[in-house]
This record gives sequence, C-alpha cells and structure tokens, in this order.
Amino acid sequence: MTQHGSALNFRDFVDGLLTAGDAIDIRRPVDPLLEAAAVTRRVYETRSPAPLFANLLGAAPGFRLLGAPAGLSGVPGQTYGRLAAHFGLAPGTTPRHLLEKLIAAMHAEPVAPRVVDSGPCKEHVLRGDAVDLERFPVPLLHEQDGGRYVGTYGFHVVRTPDGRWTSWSVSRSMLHGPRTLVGPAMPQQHLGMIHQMWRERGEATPWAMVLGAPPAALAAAGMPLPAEVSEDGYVGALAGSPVEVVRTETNDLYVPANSEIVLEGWISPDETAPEGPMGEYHGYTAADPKPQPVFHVEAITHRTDPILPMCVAGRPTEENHTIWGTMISAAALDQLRADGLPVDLAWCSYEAATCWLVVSVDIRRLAATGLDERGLADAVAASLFTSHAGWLVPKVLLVADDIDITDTDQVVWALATRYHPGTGEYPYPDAPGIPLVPYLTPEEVRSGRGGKAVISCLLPENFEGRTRGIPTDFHHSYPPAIRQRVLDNWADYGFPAPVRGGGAPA
Ligand SMILES: Cc1cc2nc3c(=O)[nH]c(=O)nc-3n(C[C@H](O)[C@H](O)[C@H](O)COP(=O)(O)O)c2cc1C
Ligand SMILES: [Mn+2]
Repeated sequence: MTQHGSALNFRDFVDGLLTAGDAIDIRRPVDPLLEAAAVTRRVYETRSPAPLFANLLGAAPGFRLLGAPAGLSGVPGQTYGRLAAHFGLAPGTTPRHLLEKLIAAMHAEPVAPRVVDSGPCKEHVLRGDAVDLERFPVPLLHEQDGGRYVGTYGFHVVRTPDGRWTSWSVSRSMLHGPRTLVGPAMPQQHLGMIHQMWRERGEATPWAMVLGAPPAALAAAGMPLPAEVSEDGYVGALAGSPVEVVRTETNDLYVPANSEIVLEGWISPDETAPEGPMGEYHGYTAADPKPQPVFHVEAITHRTDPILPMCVAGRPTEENHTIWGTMISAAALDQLRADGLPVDLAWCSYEAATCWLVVSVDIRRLAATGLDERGLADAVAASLFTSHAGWLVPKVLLVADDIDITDTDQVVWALATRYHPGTGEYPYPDAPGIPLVPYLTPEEVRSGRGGKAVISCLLPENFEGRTRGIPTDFHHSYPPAIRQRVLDNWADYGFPAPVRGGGAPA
C-alpha cells in the first residue's frame, strides 16, 4: 500500500486531472525533441488542459511525459485548479486561501517523513550498465537551448554531512551524458550551500533527484523556506500526514516512496561542464552556456510506465510563476508579518514572471503606525531584501488594500493611477539579489547587488487610513438589489458562466 491523494501521490494527481478533463491523454506519436514542448507552450498560452504524452518517439515503450503540471486552467472558476490539486485543495481554491494554508504550515510542528520498506518507485531498479537516461523521453524544450532537460519539475535531495538538515529543492538539470547531468547549484540556494559543505571536506555530495514527486513535496521544494529547515517535515505539516519515504539503493538518502522516477548518485566536488542556455522563467534565453557542477547517476529506480513531468519555462504563465511565485508569496508575506508590518497580502503576479511582488497594505493599521512613505518603503525593504525569499524578487509594489492584488488588472490600474513618477520609487542599490533578473547591468550581475526597488502605489490619504473616493465598477456603482438581480439573471440573459473576474472586491 502506498499513500494516496493528489497532494502526496503524483499518479493520483495525474489521474485526477484526467478525470476532471484538465489533462488530455495523447496517444498519437509525439517527438520529445521540441514537439512535446511546443504543445505544452501552446497549452500554457491558451490555458488548455495539461498534455500527457503516452507515445514518445525514441523513448522506452510506455514511458510518458506530462507538460504544464501547474499551468493555469481554462475551466471557468478553476483558474488555479492544477495548483490547488498540488495541495489536495478544491479546484476553486483562491490564492488568499492557499497562502494562509501555506503560512499556517510554516508555523505548525514539522511532521517528519515515515520510512517504509519499499514502494512504487522501486518497481524497476536499474544499476550498472542498465543506468541509461536515454531510456526516458528527455525533452528538448526550446530551439535555442544548449541541451535537453531531464529535471525541470523534479527536486534534488541532499543532506548536510552531520545529517542535521535535509534539503529538497527544485533546480533545473540538463542531460550531459547517459549517466550524467549538469545544472546550477547557486551558493545562495540550499542545494549550493550543502554541496559546499561536502566540498570543504573534499568529498562528493551524496545526491538524489526525484521526478514525478508527490505534488505537495515538489511545491515545498520550490519554496524559499529558511536555511536549516528540512522541506520534508514542512510537507508533512502541510499535507496533514507524514510523507512516506524509502531509502535509496546506493547512498543512504530517503526519497518519496511513490515517486515516478528517482535518480541517485553524487555531485562531483570539482568537475564542471557547460550547461544551458535554457529559456528561463523571466521569458528570455541567456546567450551562452555556463560551467556548472556535474551530477553522476549510479542507479535509477522508477514506477511502471513512469511519467516524467516537465516545465517549459518562458513567458508567463508556467510553473515558475504558479509554483515558485506562489511559494515566494507565502514566504514573503510571513516575513512581512513577522516584522510587524501592516500588510494584508503579498502576491507575485504571475504575469510579472517572479520579477515583482505586490504587497497590499492594511491602510487602517498603516495609519496607526505613523509611518510616512519613505519610512514604510525602508521598513519593507529591510524586511524583505535581507530574507531568503526577498533575495529572489527585485521589485516590490505597495498598494492599498482596496486592490485585490491577485487580480493583475487591478494592480495595473493602481500602478497607472496611483504611482507618482519621481517620488514613488525607492531604489536599494546595495540590496543583494538573484543575478538572473534580465535588466541588471553587468556590474550588478557581478556584485550580486542592486536593481531592486520598492515602488509605492499608495496615495497620501492612505497614510491616514482613507482611500480616494468611490471607484466606478460593478461593486461600487450599483445598489445591492440591482447587483443581485444581475447576478441572479446572468444565465437568463443568455450569458455562459464568466471565465474570469466576478469575485468580491478586496
Ligand atoms: C519549476 C521551477 C523551476 C526552478 N528552477 C530553478 C533553477 O533552475 N535554479 C534555482 O536556483 N532555482 C530554481 N527554482 C526555484 C527554487 O526551487 C526555489 O528558489 C527554492 O526556494 C530553492 O530551494 P531552497 O530554498 O531550499 O534553496 C525553480 C522553481 C520551480 C518551481
Ligand atoms: Mn530549503
């Protein structure tokens, strides 16, 4: 027996999408070189159901590929349905509800994983000469990419040499040879930190990569939880039950027992190889490959007819925005609250490609602080730009809490009508940040600092706890009886259910 449900079992997650009509089982032959990715790109851009490719040219029979595992859904009222399924939540779940759940689990006691003897990921165990990554349908994602990517929607498993901290983290990995991968392990990310600890001992880093992981575990591995926090215990708290894990074949690590595919081996302490470029989360492709660590695969275990999930990174909206962006939003909101700031919600607008975080300010509490705009911007920057989550996001937009920040139309309206040029922008040239942000100067990339700002869309009266006038929209311009009549008669007028909007004002 293995644990079930869409949060803790990837196969159940896929079956659930198929049953709900939010995934399509594609039986005709598809080329994993560019064709599968092109389909997936069009799926993201049209909010079509997730493609499950069951017949892939060149791959072992039965080996499958799932595109757009957390793409936005086109089903009316279920935009975030695939994301919500990662946490076992209903398809109509709102971002605000999801963020509060993610934050509550950050404050709950961690629930350590439960070790089991075996599980579906051990249905096939490949050692020695049988270890060949070419058996899998390793996709070429974009014409401009420097190679094919095995790991775009999987997580690395590493543990500190003293065993105190296990890290699960998402970071891309490119096929380098039949038994080797290459990919980034940035020193600011926990994979890089733990790899460095082993390097300092002159040892290889014991490593595993989990593909087709329990969806809640994948999401947690894409979340900037603080250093020294083991993501496995967070997933247990989030899912309400421990993750079942099994020991690897070769290196004493533990991986979720029902994962689709597990690669295990070690990260070389010194060997590097050129990696990339790859079309990235911000929507651009870097010009050149870069030297990155090499990962050696000693064993592969997998389920029967394994499903390899893939993210075809690029212009919004893909999983870097829906998963990474959402998990950053939760961590950032928790940080701002912990620092006592008068915030309502924080949200990385998916359309902004994880390059901005919008924060809605509780203006009644703001008025009570007595802060002016500069004081608030400085306090927000001090809170976020020193945190693990805030390192990832270069721009922070502040808006009053009459804006629903999960509705980008409203954020654009606030930016256009409230941000004051010349006075509303507060740059922080010394703040450390992720060097991948597209507009950074070469000097900012080198130093790892700058290009960060707090942008205020607050109006002077917001600091006195008031908003400007009454907005002209459905919710403010009509008496309740008229609004109710319109809602009640919507279908009778002849309209289908609205695809978007129609929610309550913030
Ligand atoms: C689909 C997806 C792809 C990602 N790719 C990378 C990547 O290639 N490199 C990276 O450093 N972070 C990547 N991330 C973000 C990290 O997973 C995230 O910052 C996480 O917090 C890292 O784990 P850590 O906080 O334990 O270091 C990706 C996230 C997602 C959801
Ligand atoms: Mn971590």
